[in-house]
Amino acid sequence: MNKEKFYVTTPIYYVNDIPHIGHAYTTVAADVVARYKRLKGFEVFFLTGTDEYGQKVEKAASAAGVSPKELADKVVERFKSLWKVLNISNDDFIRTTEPRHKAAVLDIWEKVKAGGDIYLGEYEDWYCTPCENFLTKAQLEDEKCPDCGREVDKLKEKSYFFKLSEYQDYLVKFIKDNPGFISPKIRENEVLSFISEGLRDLSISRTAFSWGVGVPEDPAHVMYVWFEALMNYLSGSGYPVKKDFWPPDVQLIGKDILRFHTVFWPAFLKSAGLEPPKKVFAHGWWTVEGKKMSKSIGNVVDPFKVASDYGVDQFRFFLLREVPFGKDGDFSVNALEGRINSELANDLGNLLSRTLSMVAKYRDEVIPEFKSTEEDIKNAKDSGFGFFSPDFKDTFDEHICEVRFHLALEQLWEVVRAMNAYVDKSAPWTLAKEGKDKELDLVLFNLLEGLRITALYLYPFMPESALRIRKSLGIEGSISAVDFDKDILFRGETIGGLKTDKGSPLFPRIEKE
Ligand code: ME8
Repeated sequence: MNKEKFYVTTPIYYVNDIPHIGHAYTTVAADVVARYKRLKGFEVFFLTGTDEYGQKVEKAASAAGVSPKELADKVVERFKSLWKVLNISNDDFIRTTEPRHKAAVLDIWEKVKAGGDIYLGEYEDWYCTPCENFLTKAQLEDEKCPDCGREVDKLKEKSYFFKLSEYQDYLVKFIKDNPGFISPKIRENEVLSFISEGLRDLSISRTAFSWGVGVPEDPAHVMYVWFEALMNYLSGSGYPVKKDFWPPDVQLIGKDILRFHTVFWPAFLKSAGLEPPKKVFAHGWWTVEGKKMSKSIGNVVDPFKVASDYGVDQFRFFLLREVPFGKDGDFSVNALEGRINSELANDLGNLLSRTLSMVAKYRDEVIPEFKSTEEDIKNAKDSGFGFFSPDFKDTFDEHICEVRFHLALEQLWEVVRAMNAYVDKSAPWTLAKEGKDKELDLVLFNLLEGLRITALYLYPFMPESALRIRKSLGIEGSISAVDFDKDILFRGETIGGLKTDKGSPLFPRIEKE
């Protein structure tokens, strides 16, 4: 049977600087979507990569006294090793300096040109190199870049232009006809208002430097880095040879690069005769302890360090639990430690540990054979085992598809908390003391079954921890063997006999010195 395809992307990150928590955020988010869709049986293609051309990278390399390619070769390893550490399951990694990227870019340039959308002219206006963005005088704020607040340069150079102005009506109609293409809604409004101010043709080549993809038949020009970089989503998925994953189902980006992805990008694609992505989701911005992250303040959060100090899954969980995806968020050690202690150690870790302790103490680590009655199922439902509700699975699915990660986790935690309350209420220690074996088996069965399902829902967010939970419940077999639709349901019975294994605490508490 042919599996349904699903394509998810992250931005490709600039190699002028090393990765930080912001890069980790988008990539972990995309990883959750990719893992969830795979678990559901989709054939997933998850792409990330690095953006290696342009004036900004060229400047950074020259400041470091190396060639741009040398800088890229070094920094790309930092990104790749971070993705390994954070357990990112990307299917490919595209570098824009690869020949396969150039092939796709040239193909698109030719298509856009053949459609009559490229002409030679002269650009005379402002440019922000840190944002790699063309600006008009009116857009400047205090003569600085309105987006990053840094110095801008006045340019006057020959340039190829893309007839963006001719796509204004198309873009407005497309965005309005496809609610959800730009998410969240607040970003859609922002883009529509930007377009309504009028789109001018876009300069898509530069002559002041040479670190870029050369314009065909005009070696004085290299392509504007954003024209070329956006094409990574094509080149990385095999274009022009392979088109089977096109268009992307969801492209995750930060709100800083919204216009590039929702104005330029669909216009380039339309001009080249290609379908636009189905959804572009722009998430919010992380600050650190209330301040903008910056090298000069010295507060840039190193994701390698957070993962090594607190645990990879703890970090992944925090990123997506702390802040509604789409809203700005603040990173602080207090907030991180608070989430770890309350929701991971106290709620989930404790639930697992007390359940396994009881199976060890009362049943010699062996899962009891059990078959629930209608009455048992009703009682479990009433006790807050939300997995029984037919809506649970669908609501969770909707949350992930709409990238409302915090709500998906909240939904899961409601059940985790209910299961802890169920332990307290059913007092299995009293049942054991009074020799009420059947009742005790029922309680243990409900908890073990609840934990088994929790681990499946948790897997996309915290893959290692989910696998550890499964192992401690005696579940054999790899996650890829899971039949999601069947295995995610609460079973009415166990065959019994599986051996549990408590092991060390899943989420050790962080003790304040
Ligand atoms: O813009 N909070 O690359 P980039 C949240 N190469 N997310 C953050 C963040 C923060 N403080 N800082 C960075 C580029 N990000 C281009 C993209 S795509 C064709 C080209 C994340 O290295 C967020 O995803 O500046 C943001 O969009 C991205 O990193 C910018 O990475």
